[in-house]
Amino acid sequence: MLILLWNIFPVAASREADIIDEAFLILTILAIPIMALVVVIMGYSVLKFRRSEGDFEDAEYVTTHKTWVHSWLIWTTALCIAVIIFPGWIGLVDIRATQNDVADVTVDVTGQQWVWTYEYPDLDVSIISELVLPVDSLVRFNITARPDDVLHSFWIPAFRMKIDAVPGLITKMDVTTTEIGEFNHDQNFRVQCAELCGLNHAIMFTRVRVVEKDEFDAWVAEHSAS
Ligand SMILES: [Cu+2]
Repeated sequence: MLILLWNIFPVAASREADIIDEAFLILTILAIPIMALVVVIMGYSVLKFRRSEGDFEDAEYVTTHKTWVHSWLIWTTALCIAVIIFPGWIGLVDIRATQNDVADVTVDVTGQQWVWTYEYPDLDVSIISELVLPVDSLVRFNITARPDDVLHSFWIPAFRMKIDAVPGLITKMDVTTTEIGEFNHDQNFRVQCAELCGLNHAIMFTRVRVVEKDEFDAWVAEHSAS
């Protein structure tokens, strides 16, 4: 069962992806027995208490079964609070744990209809054709949209991370890359706009390539303006 659920996930190529996949798995496993219980009780009630043929009498008047209602309320509330704390709050703190660390690579991202632009301010690289990142590195994305443009959303499925690109605002997203990969072998290595932004929203994407550090340095040397 666990193995089956694990296999539904696309490649997880960042530290953050593991945290998010774990949260997804825990919530799914918790939801299965509850969903099953609700469906079984509903099915039972529909069959057991259905109107018999030729019976046009009103149903018996039923008052609230307080013990059941209270018990259901207490258990579901407790479970909700539990998942808000873990994996919710604890997972969020874990994902944001890097925000005060010094990033290995900083990328300024700008969204506009219907293209993403990437600038590596410390490396003097500006590019739109692809997003290249070194593996095992803390990458900090500073994301915005052109002032006269609409909302976009910067999403990389292989990293499981997504944040809005808002005109006039800079949003930040940290990703620690853990796996080498590229779009040509796995479509999850792509930046995809995830906020409906007009006619070409669906094709507002960029190929992502996560490479060894040497290869990244060579790529920077080739594309640097200085
Ligand atoms: Cu968009």
